[in-house]
Amino acid sequence: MLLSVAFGIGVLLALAGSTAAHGCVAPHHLVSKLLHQLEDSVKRDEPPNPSILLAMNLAGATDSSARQWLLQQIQKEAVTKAQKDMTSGQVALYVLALLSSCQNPQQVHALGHTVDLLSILQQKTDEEMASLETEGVPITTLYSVSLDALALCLAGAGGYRGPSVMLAKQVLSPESDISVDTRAVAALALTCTYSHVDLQDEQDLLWEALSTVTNEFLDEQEKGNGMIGNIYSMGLALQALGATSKFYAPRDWDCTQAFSVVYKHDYRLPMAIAQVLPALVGKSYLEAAHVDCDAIAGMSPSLQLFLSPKLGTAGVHRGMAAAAQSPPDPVGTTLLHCAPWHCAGCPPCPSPLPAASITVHYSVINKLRGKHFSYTISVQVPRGSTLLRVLQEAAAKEPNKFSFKTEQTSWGPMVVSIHGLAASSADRTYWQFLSGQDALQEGVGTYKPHMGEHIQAVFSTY
Ligand code: B12
Repeated sequence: MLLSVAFGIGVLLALAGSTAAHGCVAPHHLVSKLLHQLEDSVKRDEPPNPSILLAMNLAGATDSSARQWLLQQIQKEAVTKAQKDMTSGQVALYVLALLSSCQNPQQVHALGHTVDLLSILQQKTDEEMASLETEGVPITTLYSVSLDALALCLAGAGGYRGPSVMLAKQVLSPESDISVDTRAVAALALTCTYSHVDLQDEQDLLWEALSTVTNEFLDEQEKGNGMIGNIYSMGLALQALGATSKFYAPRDWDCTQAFSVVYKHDYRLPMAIAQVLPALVGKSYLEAAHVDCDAIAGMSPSLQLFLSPKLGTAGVHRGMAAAAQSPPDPVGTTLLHCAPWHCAGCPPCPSPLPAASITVHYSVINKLRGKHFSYTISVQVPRGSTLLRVLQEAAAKEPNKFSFKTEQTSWGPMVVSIHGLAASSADRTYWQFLSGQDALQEGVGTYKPHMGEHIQAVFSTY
């Protein structure tokens, strides 16, 4: 009870202190509901998600115990995994989560070790840039490089100007077809960089890129009755538009129209909530390094805060904390491989059909690599089942054709292999899911096919 009162106060403080320049903030009850959903999503046996910590901090949930636990797990993951087992974008999200928790990313202490996440991020960002120069593509994606530039810039570290100039050129290039999500994060990174460069040529380029991206978003909103991209890109698009008004001035943003699209959707996925919540309280990832550290100090007696003159790109004094010492939780990869016979670690195969079932047609197609194949099957699943259930049913019926593997990610289970053919980031291949000709906007863990639908998994490149 006491906790939820304090929690409510935290939310109110966040709303009162919001710096929304555009005058749109969501009603308190909605923010509170979404924050509770985020808290409930924090599971002690799952890897910690830095995007959730970042969203909680931006929305002012500084007193929540889930937040404290997340912070400690993130520090432990950082010291054990950042150097070898994380992509540049993952390290960037960790840096943003730590900055927003008033922690110094240059000195992350946990489990008796200390790491400098900023130098790891600089090194990984340099590798992304080197790949862009030699191969024409980054090691991961432009989305990750945008996160890298944003985190380096907000932390006041070097190494973000080159990536920002590259991102500006990419968003201006007529040949590049960059998703709304990526353009939104790139816009946040470029906005931070813009406030730090003094070279006229560089400023002009960044201005042009920012004005282009934001005007494209406004055009898209006008054409789509409020929608920019799809419902899952709205969070990042709203964050970007809320933080960049000077780049589309004197044009106005009808934020009420865009917010009403978001209000109509019942976001359930923690990642989707984590991306939309900052925008709903009038904030963006740009404010990750500007949270009220005194409020955090007041509400978190277990963290030993002290002032650091090192960070603080905008002259803000930031606190740093020592991490609690306890063994790491098991983290990792789930291989969901349904098998009708006994198999340790496999999930149970679908049970006998209940009365209300639907038929779903499912094809797996590879016309891209190695030996081409194309198989189709029709399966019956209970009405309301997720697509994952369809894949399990198909694999149980014809394992030689439809066996598959998934990996747990921040967005849920991702299909990484079908019929023994694995997606590869080195090759930039993945299993794309379509309904008819349209790419699905959700993954297998949440998408619910309807009666008679034809789902295709097509081996593709990105
Ligand atoms: C880059 C990207 C991809 C790349 C990832 C390549 C790579 N190796 O980096 C590729 C092209 C493979 C991809 C695929 C898909 N994606 Co995608 N993707 C993104 C994007 C733009 C950025 C993710 C990222 O890099 N985050 C930063 C890194 C540091 O965090 P991370 O946790 O390590 O990221 C990993 C996960 O995000 C995962 N991932 C990426 N997309 C998806 C989608 C699902 C459903 C799952 C479970 C995991 C997942 O791959 C990332 C790298 O390993 C997001 C946009 C967003 N708003 O987040 C969309 C996004 C997450 N993707 C989305 C979708 C729908 C898909 C697909 C289902 C599309 C399709 N019709 O096939 C497929 C996944 C199918 C499958 N096999 O299960 C949606 C998810 C919405 C939802 N409700 O679940 C998003 C939000 C885009 C959108 N606005 O619609 N994606």
